[in-house]
Order: sequence, then structure tokens, then C-alpha cells
Amino acid sequence: MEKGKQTDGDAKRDDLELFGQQSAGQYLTTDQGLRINDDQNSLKAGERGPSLLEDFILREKITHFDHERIPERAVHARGAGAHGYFQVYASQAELTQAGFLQNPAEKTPVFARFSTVAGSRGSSDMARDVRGFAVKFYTNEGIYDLVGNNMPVFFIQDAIKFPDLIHAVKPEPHNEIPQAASAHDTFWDFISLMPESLHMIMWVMSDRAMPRSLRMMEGFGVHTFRFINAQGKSRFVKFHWKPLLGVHTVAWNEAMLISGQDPDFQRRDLWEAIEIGDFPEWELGVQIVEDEDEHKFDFDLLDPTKLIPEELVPVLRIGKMVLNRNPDNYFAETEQVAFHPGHLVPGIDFTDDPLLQGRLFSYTDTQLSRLGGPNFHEIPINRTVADMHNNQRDGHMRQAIDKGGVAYSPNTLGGGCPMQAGIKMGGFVSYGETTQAYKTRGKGQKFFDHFSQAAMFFHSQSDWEQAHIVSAFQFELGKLQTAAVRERMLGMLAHVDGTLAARVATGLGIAVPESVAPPLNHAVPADARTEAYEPRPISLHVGSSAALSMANKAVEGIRSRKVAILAADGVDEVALLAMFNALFAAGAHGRVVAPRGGVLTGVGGTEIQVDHSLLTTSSVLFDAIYVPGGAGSVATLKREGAALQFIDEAYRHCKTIAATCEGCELVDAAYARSAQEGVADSSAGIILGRHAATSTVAADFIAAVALHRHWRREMKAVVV
Ligand code: HDD
Repeated sequence: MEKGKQTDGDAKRDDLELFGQQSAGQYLTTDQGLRINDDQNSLKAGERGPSLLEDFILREKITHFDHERIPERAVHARGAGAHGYFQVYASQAELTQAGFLQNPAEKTPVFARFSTVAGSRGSSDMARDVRGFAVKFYTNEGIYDLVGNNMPVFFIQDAIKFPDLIHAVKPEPHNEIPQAASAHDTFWDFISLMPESLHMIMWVMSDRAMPRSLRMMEGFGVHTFRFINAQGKSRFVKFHWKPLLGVHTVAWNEAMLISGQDPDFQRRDLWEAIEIGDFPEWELGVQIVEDEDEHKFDFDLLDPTKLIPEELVPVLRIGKMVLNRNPDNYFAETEQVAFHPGHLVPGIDFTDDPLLQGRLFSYTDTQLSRLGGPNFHEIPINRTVADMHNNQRDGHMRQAIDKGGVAYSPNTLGGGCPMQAGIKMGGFVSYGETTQAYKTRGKGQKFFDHFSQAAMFFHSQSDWEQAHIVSAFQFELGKLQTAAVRERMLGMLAHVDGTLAARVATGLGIAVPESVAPPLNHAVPADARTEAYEPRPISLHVGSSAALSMANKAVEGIRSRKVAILAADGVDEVALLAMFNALFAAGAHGRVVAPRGGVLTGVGGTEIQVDHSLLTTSSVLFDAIYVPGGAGSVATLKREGAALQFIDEAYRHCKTIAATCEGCELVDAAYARSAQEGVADSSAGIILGRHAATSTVAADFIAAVALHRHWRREMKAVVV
């Protein structure tokens, strides 16, 4: 595509169409295009005779099958992707010359892939884990990749520790246990020796590690990057993705149950939302720091274990991403897509963040073994929609047929082509940062404050969020076999917050070690290791930050929420339909769940299609529950253990439960009701309209569902 030409939001779809294949109405052929007469029987010497080696059709089919699998990603193996577009709200020319951030009329095609980090390709979506949030922008200046996560910081400060981190969290090498879980000795052994990981650990032990939906999580570029405008002025930038559905998570017990009920929970949610037109949307946010302000913070902008509190630098929302098309083929698109933080366009550049610098090497390198050679940029999903010409040649699976005899530069025989581009023609020029330094394996002094922001994160959380963090630590550390690792970890937590350590210790039934020897500072070379490590928090401008608590991230409305309507024969169909319609009008989806599949007959004789039987679904797959009246329906449901369990589980997971008329009796019968005694907010989100009109209950119900969960309902259970 010509530089300067407006990007067409469909440009990538058109490009992919060139490679699309449809078999409808076509004959079956070999890979060579030979029509096949019999695909059911191999060629044999006689009906009962030996198979013949000459059966090239059998050989081709089986050979291809034998090579169908490629290595899964070393990390982020399990993922789900979707197509869409990005549109900037107003020109960002003052900040950056990046072409796709100039014109609000322009739609830049994108492909986003979301992933979990530790599990293998077949693991469950709901593991407690960081979520990858990678976006490929197909701009007319080439590909720009923003390869981030749903947490704004990272475990380590330097890429040289990445293999160690991943070896520690992956299943242990001797028995390959546990899958997609950090609750094991090697992970916590490593973490307890790496104080720099503590801030990220607080995020991973928070509910952020279990998003309700990929559509309801934030994304972050993590590193500090640079924006450079056409005048060559550079500023620092941090990238954010803000979901328009708000930030929501599930309960840990719920996540574990979902993993059994539907290990594809999040990819199914993404797929279905796009299929029915509930297109996921995020705003792109930027935090801008002037070059001259680089050193004004208590933390180092180059340290990826630190965030910039929004109180210090606000997030400016500059554009929106909409995902509106599912891939046609998982392998061709989602599996073969290759992201790289080094895929840049003019106007965006790197900083010296040592984690980022190491990543710049790793991502191409890993594709060489994962996708089989240096031509992975030619795979349809990875092709740029900009023109691509260079003197790179040959290699495995080369697709392009480069014409002419010249593949070097400079040349005269090829007319000097392909030509270098001047800056005005879109030629990329690295930012001319001044560097004068001596070689060292050290790091900046501010990198050594490992606990201030971990504490800031904890102190910014609401009471229920803190309670969840405490129980996450209790779960993870409670699974450890090695007592010394557990104790060392408690010692680390004491550096973050004494009450946090004490609460975790109570649940573990042990004491916080009295004197907490700081772990050896492995971040300093052995011969320089004296007293360089001192867990001494330096003063922070921000002790707590409202932007870090999900309690402050709710948005209005219940768009795209799933509500189970529990019913059986004899249900009050008027109430059922009224609630269904009220939910629909609010953009949510009611689904009839009944003791059996098929069609129910309402008390007035109306037939109602069942969406799920109690056998095939579970409360953990819904956001809220409604039980309509109808004496016959409720009497049947009261005899169904699965219906009572449905209510109990939803209650435990702090979901909104509404019922009208006789439906209230089902809620009364559930154990959940008797467990309410002594719980301060026990009735929050329980809406029982014994005599009220369904429309009144519906309005209260919708308002309560919009709060997402009523977490205080569980506060009694918290061990302090
Ligand atoms: Fe990475 C994949 C995000 C540090 C090496 N990384 C990968 C993906 C995401 C991230 C979202 C999946 C992309 C996809 O969907 O295909 N990685 C991050 C973030 C990091 C980070 C936000 C820290 C800020 N990564 C990081 C380091 C290294 C790597 C320090 C190595 C030195 N990451 C890789 C990799 C992967 C990868 C091994 C595996 C598959 C791939 O690259 O394409 O090269």
C-alpha cells in the first residue's frame, strides 16, 4: 500500500481472502490437484491382501497428518484471537508521527491475540495467570505490534532472568506437574529469592489473574516506549488498553469449577460475543512523560516492575479498538500469528528498558523454530498490507518470486532498487538518544526499591480485593512441599505489608519468621554483593492509587452479560418472558436452564424452548440467576439437587440472584440462605419479589447485575 494512502479497515481481510479456500461444490483432490476416486479404502493386493507402497494417495494423506503439529509457543501457548480495527479519536501529531495515529477517519486493521502464559496449548483458560494482550496493527507504514499483558508490570527487570522465571513456573521437569499453575515449589522458590518480582506477584495473586472475560480486562504495554513527532521531539509513553465493559473477574473457587465445566470458557466467550455482534471494545490510553521529566519519579521509567500511578500522570484515551470478526481458521491465523515488540513504525521507538531490549532478540528467534524458518512474515496472517521489498532471499518455504538478477545494495544493475527511503518518504530512523557509558552488568539505583509499589498496590485494594489476595497466597503457599520456601516467602511479604504477611500466615497455620533475612541479592554480581541489597522503601508520592482497584472500574449497564433463568414445566411464562425481554433490552442474554432439554410448557400453556439442561451447564457459566414463579416449576426445581446447587454456588460466588412469586421459595430452600447469618452484607444482590411486579424486580435485578458481584457477601469467611 502506498504511504500516505488512507488505510482501509478491510485491507487485511482482503489480503487474507487471497489465500482463502472453500471446498463447497469442489472435487476432492491430492495436494497435486489430482481428483481422488476413493478416499475410504487404501490400495491393496486383493480385497484381503497387503497394502501397496505405491498408494501415493494413502502416503500423502498420512504424511501430511504426521506433520500437522508445530511446536507450541514457549510461553503464551494457549490463546484466542480475533480481527478488528483501530481508530484514533483525533490526530496525535503533536506526540507522534505514527501514521495510524493521525487521521480519525482512518480504520487500521488489527489482529489481537489473548493468552495465558504458563499452560500448554490444551490447558484451561481459567488458570490463575497473567493474560497476554498482543495486538498487531496492519498499518500502511508496515506492521506495528503492541505485545503486552493484562498487568502493567512484569516479574523481572532484566531479560537475562526470563528463562529462569519460565523454567520455575512451568510444570516441574522431572514429572511435568502441575499444568498451568504457579502453586508449586519451583515457582515460589524462585520468587522468594527475587524481591523484584513482588510487585507483579501482588497482581498475579489478585483477581486480575482470573478475568471474567477477555473482553473485560485491561491491557498494558508494560515497558516505557518513546513517541517521536515529525519535528523529532521525543517523549516517553506507556500504553494502556481500557475495556469499555469495565474490568471484571471471577472468584477463585469459581475459576477452578469453570476449568472443569468449560476449559474453553474465555475463548468461547470471545467467539460467541463476536458472532452475535457484541463486539469487544477497548480504548487505547497513553501516559506521556516529557523527556526532561525522566528522573523526577521515585522509580526508574526503565524499570518494568514499576508503573506510573495515574495520579502522577493521567491516562489520555486516544482511540478505540473494536474486534468484529472471528478468524476463519484457528491454526492459519491464531496459531501462526507471530508478534514482536520490535515491529515498529516511524514515530514509536524503544527505550533502554533491559527487559524490552532482551525481548527484541527473543521474538524473531523463537519463530524460527516455532514456524520453521525465516519466511514466517509471508504466512498470510503475518503479511504486512504495506508494500514489502528487500534483498532478503530464499530460505524454507519462500513464497515470493523475486524477479531480476539483483539482490544486493548498493547496486546499479537494478537501478539502485529497492531504494532507501528518506525520512519524508517514511524511512524509519532510530531515535538519536545520547549514550555515553561504560560496560557493566549493573542496574540503576532506583531499580532496587522492590517493595514500595507492591505495597502501593496492596494498599490501593478494597477490603474484598485484599481478602482475595490473602487467600490466593494461602492457597499457593499452602500447596508447597518445602516449608523453608513457604517461610521465606512470608518473610518477603512482611517487607510489603506486615498485616498481609500475618493474615497469610494465619491461614497457613504458621508464624511469620521473626527476623527476615533479606534474600541474597542476585541482581548484583557476586563480587559486588555487599550491602547493596536493602529492602528500604524510598518515599513515594503515591501511597495508594484508586486506579489500581477494580472496585473503581465498574461501568454502567449489563451489556453482553449471561443470565440463567431457572424453570421447569408449569413456569409462570409471563414473568419469564418479561424478565427475558427486560434483559434483552439492557443488552444482556437470558438463557432458560431446566431439569431437561427440549420444550417446557408454561402454566398458561405457552411453549418455551430450553437452552441448557441442568446436566449440561452450571451456575459458574453465568453472571446472574433469575427464578420465575409457577408452583409446578418451583416444586420440580426444589426436588432437583442440581437446581439447589445452582443457587448455592451463585450465592457463594457473590452473584446477583432474583426471584419472583413462588420462585422465591427455591432461593429460600437453598443452603445459601441459611449460611447468611452473621454476614454483614448477606442480602446484597438477593432480590426477592414475593409480591412485586416483575418489571420492578427486573429494574432492581439489572441494577444489581451491573455491580458485577456482591463480594462483601463472603466477608464473614475471611480469616483475619
Ligand atoms: Fe513475551 C510471547 C508478552 C517478556 C519471550 N510475550 C509473548 C506473548 C505475549 C508476551 C503477549 C504472546 C504473543 C502471541 O500471542 O503470540 N512478554 C510479554 C510481556 C513481557 C514479556 C508483556 C514483559 C513486559 N517475553 C518476555 C521476555 C522474553 C519473552 C523478557 C524473553 C527474553 N514471549 C517471549 C517468546 C514468545 C513470547 C518466547 C513465545 C511465543 C512468541 O514469543 O512468539 O519469544
